[in-house]
Amino acid sequence: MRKKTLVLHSLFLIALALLSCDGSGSDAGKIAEKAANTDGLIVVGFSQVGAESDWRRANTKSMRETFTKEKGYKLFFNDGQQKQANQIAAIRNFIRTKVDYIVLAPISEQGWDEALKEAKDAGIPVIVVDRMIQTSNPAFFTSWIGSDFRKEGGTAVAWMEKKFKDRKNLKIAHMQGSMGSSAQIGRTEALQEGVSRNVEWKVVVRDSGDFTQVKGKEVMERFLSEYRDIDVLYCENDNMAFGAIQAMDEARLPYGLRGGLVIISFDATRAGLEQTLAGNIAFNVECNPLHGPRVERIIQQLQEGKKPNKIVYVDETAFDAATITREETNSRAY
Ligand code: GZL
Repeated sequence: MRKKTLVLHSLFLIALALLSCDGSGSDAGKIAEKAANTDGLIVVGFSQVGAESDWRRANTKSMRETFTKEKGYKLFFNDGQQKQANQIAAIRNFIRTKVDYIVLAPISEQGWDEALKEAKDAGIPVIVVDRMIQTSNPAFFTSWIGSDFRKEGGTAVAWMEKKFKDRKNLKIAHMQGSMGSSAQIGRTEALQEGVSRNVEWKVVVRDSGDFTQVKGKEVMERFLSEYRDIDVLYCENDNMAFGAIQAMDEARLPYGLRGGLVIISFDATRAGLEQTLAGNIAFNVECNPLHGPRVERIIQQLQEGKKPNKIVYVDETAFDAATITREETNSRAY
């Protein structure tokens, strides 16, 4: 009798598996797939850009501290080493691993449709965090949560318009982040808009430091070799600003509240606010990386069968070296 039951049970599973082979991602297939996650934890696959900056490391820390076994999750983390190909491979691994949710922090806006379609066909919701993606089908992701980068840049430009109100012939060095990322696109567009509005402003040098301190120093050294007489450095994140400050120190050039180069930065990390408090960075626009709890709220809504908002912007502020306090700097969570 037992042998007969076993045979019937195996035939049923084979039939179930065959039903899901038509690539339609039929319910039968999904039931069979979910059987793989038997430990009762919610399984989350997180594809991270890399570890290029303080901001990025804080973002990873926030996700790791949120999706713990104690809180009922199993987190698969992948560091994309700042290569989109690695992130796409990670997404495909998460699909094979049959995770319950995929979280993607995309390095750039383009090139995700194929992998995200595969996730959709596998019935796995995708939550995009931080930077935005451009997709032919918005159904390829369930929800996006991140920053309004154009608004961040607009905050910096408004500060510049006030500070340099009657200034003639303002010479700006523009250090961009990773090209094609929403953070770079939005912050750059805001500066370009400011330059078109202010005829006395001129971008005299521009290059990408890829959001890292090492490249930020190299780019600043190149700026200084080409153009010594720069008034403002519009720097699209703190780590590149730290590199630029190293280059200025080595060239023995003045910057900050004591006169000389005016440095504007983005992220407002703890280290960035220390530089702002010291007067080395004149204005620092916050970009908040603490997305772990925000993503968890979206996953909990989905677990409860609710429909989360498609697009969620996080609230952010900015810090001026003339007014920032020690308390604000010390209370920085990242
Ligand atoms: C912004 C984020 C950017 C940060 C950089 O949300 O994508 O990437 O500004 C980080 O520090 O490398």
